[in-house]
Amino acid sequence: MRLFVALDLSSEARTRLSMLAGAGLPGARWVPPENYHLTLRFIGDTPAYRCEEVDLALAAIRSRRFSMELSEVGVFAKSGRAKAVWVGVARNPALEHLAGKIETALQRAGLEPERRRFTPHVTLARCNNVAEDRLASFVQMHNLFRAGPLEVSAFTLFSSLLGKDQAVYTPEVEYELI
Ligand code: 3AM
Repeated sequence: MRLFVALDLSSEARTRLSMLAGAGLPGARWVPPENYHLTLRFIGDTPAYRCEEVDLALAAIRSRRFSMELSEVGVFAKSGRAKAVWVGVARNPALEHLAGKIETALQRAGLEPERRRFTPHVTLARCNNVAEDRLASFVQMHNLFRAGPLEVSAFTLFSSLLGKDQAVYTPEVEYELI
């Protein structure tokens, strides 16, 4: 199974986010609202025997509930080309603390450390060939976007089935925060 750990979003948050999507960016592949999530840790392909270890490691985490605010729109780029458009999160030590606990737990369970820095975001669209000026004006237009506070009372282990068009994400296990 291809796994990742993420925060699921409420239907209100999905609706708010979906209002940003859909127009003005030719070449963008918009993520369907049911697929919106905030990745805490990508795990990747996991053999069956390891899935249980991952589950046990995540289930042992004791971390506090918190709230967060979605804030601003940004772009991930690689070699100068836009790859994804996302909504960020206002600075949030509780969220970083949770991501750190998940990282520690998964490393203890034998996973390789994640080398990439944690940059909390919800991906809105993936880009193939989006014109730079269109992207710049989209970001500028939505830069004051805010949604929240959103209450976070659990995190979720998702499986991901890569499809030809969109991935199918399935919540496998939900872990309550205290
Ligand atoms: O949360 P977002 O949508 O930014 O891009 C994938 C998606 O990110 C990312 O994991 C999330 C759930 O699929 N992802 C896919 N492959 C990855 C990899 N090899 C990856 N993240 C890190 N390393």
